[in-house]
Amino acid sequence: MAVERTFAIIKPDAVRKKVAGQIINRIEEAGLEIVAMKKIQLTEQGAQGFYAVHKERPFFNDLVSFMTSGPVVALILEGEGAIKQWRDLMGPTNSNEAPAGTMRGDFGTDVEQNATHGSDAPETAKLETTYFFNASEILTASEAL
Ligand code: 3AN
Repeated sequence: MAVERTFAIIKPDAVRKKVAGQIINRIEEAGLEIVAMKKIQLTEQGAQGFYAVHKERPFFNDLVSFMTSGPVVALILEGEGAIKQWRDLMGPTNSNEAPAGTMRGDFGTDVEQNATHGSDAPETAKLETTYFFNASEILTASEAL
């Protein structure tokens, strides 16, 4: 399997609950490398742009309000099959259906307040990564020495 990069967000609900550290710990325990990370406050325009594919959906405005309701932690994760691995660690979209042991099962509340985001394919991983990070903000462990 190829080494990939995926884009992740620790959403405002998880940051508010002070479980960002636990989520970051699980990422590292799972063997994914954090190659970029920053805590940011999304603007309305920024959240609308990020979720543009959902703009016709009935939940779009609520989703933008939620994602701008407090700071988030944005990360780029690297590893073999990182996109699927992170999706598997997160669990299904709806936290009510997510098994214990997954991020959304353990830290989320419902389909909107679901603790984490992860890219769903290589194309979206690339798009989402460049939406939030410059090349100079991405550092592998060897480069950071
Ligand atoms: P995922 O993040 O698992 O790929 P998507 O792409 O279906 O899920 O949904 C994007 C985001 O929109 C989800 N993270 C979720 O918070 C939100 N969302 C999806 N469906 C609903 C819904 N029915 N009501 C509220 N928010 C939703």
